[in-house]
Amino acid sequence: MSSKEIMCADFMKQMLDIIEQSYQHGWDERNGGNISYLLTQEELEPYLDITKVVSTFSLSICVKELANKYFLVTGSGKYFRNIKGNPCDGLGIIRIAKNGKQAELIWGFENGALPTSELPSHLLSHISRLSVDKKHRVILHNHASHLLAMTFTHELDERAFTRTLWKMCTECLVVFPEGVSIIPWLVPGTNEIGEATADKMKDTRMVLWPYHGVYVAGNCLDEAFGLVETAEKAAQIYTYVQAQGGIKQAISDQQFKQLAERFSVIPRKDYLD
Ligand code: 2HA
Ligand code: ZN
Repeated sequence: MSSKEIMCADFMKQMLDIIEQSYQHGWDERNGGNISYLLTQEELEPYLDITKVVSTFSLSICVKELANKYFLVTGSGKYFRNIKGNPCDGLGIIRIAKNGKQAELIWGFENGALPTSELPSHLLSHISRLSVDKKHRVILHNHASHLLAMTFTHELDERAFTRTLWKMCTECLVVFPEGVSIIPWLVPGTNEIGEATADKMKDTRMVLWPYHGVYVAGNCLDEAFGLVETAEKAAQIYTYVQAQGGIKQAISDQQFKQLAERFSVIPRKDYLD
């Protein structure tokens, strides 16, 4: 089947929409940001001959847990701004080989690109999230501006950072009751940053990379994107609050407890006083 038809697939429309939205928010300058979306064989078969392998490439990590799984991924060096106009160039669909050490390209990357340089972080994070949530499908990374800025000005303590974000919008505690994790500054695109991120992904769906950006997970693209939107909005409000002279009053821990009860969420243990 031609690549024209695959453009009608819901997963492709959703991916292109989220890429466009992320770019419009200013979170994906140049080639910043990357997304991987776990797809099933059943979703792909109406559009692709999955027995046709375009090329095979080695992975820098062994991800046997993901053998035979398919991912729609953004390409290394591709500009989010350009992907909608040329999806066959900027996006690819890969299948993880049985040995977990290679991946097969079955669609896309028409000008010879490889998947995002952050593939180790994505694949290891998928393994972490799938181990706690079978419905998990999306890993999304971008350079959300206010969150990134906060990593310079706010202490990088996970509990303190989480509490500040929770305080900035009433909805935050409901959207990410487990809080936000923070890793040390590490070189992007390495297995080391992938392992550190994936380790945090066992407990939280959102991980901050200081002075760089944010990594989030979700059951679908909307959920992952919504998580960034919510945390980024809180970080934006924090920026305004600081510019207006700092916090004079805020939601109390007792009120957070009422909120958690009303919305049936369990805030991260020991994050409330
Ligand atoms: O180049 O955002 O982290 C894409 C990135 C690397
Ligand atoms: Zn980045």
